[in-house]
Amino acid sequence: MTAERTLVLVKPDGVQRGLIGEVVARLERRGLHLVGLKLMVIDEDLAARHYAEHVGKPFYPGLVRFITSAPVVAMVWEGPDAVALVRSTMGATNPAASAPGTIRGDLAVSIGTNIVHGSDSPARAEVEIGLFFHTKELVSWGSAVAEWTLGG
Ligand code: D4T
Repeated sequence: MTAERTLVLVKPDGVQRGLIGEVVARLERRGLHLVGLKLMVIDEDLAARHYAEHVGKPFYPGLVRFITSAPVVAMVWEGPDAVALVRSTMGATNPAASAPGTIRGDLAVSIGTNIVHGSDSPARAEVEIGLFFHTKELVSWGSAVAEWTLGG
């Protein structure tokens, strides 16, 4: 198995709406493997690093205000093509374009409050995981069902 890792955030709206379990359940049922998880409040510095690519865009100030406004759940999920699997489970950024059956397509209506974040490439995933987790916080563990889900 080629393990790929990706960062997932349940954003403040997802936590406030009681959707932590829903997001975790969907990723678990998809067959991905959880290797890190914590509840935390993102400070301005971390928000600026995480959303560095959006600095200067009109929605940036509101985005930082929102992501720092209340707790998030940060997670690292692992599996072959974990980045793409998480992105397809999340649905398109704008919920108006998210397919039914995806997290955003089923549960969100606004691009500003779209419940969940997932890294958009393996390179970004590596950077983002480094922003949110110390190596020692990530736990490698053997899955008894890996051969049925991750392909052995
Ligand atoms: P995240 O990064 O939250 O997973 O979202 P995406 O990867 O799906 O989308 P993104 O990086 O393009 O946008 C980051 C974040 O900004 C919000 N946003 C985005 C917004 O409020 N208005 C906008 O016009 C855009 C493009 C939503 C997600």
